[in-house]
Amino acid sequence: MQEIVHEIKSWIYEASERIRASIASNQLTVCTKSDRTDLVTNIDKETQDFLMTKIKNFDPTAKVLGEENNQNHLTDFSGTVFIVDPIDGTMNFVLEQENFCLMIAVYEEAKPSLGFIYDVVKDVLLWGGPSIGVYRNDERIDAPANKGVAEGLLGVNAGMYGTNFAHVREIGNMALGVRMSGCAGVELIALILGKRIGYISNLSPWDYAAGGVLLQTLGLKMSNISGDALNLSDREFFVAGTPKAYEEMTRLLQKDEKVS
Ligand code: 2AM
Ligand code: CA
Ligand code: CA
Ligand code: CA
Repeated sequence: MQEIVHEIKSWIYEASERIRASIASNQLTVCTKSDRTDLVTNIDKETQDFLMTKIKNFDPTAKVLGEENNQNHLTDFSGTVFIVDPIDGTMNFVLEQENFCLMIAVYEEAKPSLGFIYDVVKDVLLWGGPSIGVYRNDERIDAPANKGVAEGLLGVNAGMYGTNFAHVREIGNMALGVRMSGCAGVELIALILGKRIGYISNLSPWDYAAGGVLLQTLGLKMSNISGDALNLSDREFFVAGTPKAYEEMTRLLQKDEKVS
């Protein structure tokens, strides 16, 4: 376990040096994918290729699921699977040059084993897994206080807040405030560190895989908004929170009909 943790951390720090250098050189190639808000840059693609090469050198039998470069479909989760989001929060990366993360998860026989979320600009790495606990850089962390919705901030996906999810807005009104960072990794770090009581979004497996390992290790809760386990295959409406807030949120969200 120590060896793989050491390896993955070295990949993350090496990749993040290249990401920082790309910001400094101010030479990004930005393309759109499905629509004008769905961006990908040369750095997303290069970082994924870099991680892919490292993974394959480390474990040639491992499978990889990643957002870019046609690696975004995997049906067989047997054996060791690495789930990679090279840059989570690409819009922020392009427009803010902050509030983006690099995320890697390792699943063994479809069970969570290790998760890494690295906030590149803040230099905060949350990492760990069920057999080793959760760490913020070098410091072991405990589960955050089990606060209810009314006792903290709610992270949400802006698209969902603006559409017909009446109960998402109701939960937002119950909370002390709503935050929309535009980056799943930033929100999941904030939840794990006790700066949010929950996060509601619309996410793909690489958006929640790493965070999911860490949440589960700390006894925090996550599922789709129907309360079912996330399937690691499709984009799903996602809810995560402290145990108390999660119960309150899922009770309300299950009354919401999905309206596009
Ligand atoms: P990405 O930058 O890696 O694509 C924004 O709400 C969060 O959801 C980001 O973490 C973003 O990750 C992810 N996301 C991916 N596709 C999205 C989409 N089409 N609309 C909104 N969010 C998306
Ligand atoms: Ca994307
Ligand atoms: Ca993402
Ligand atoms: Ca991404």
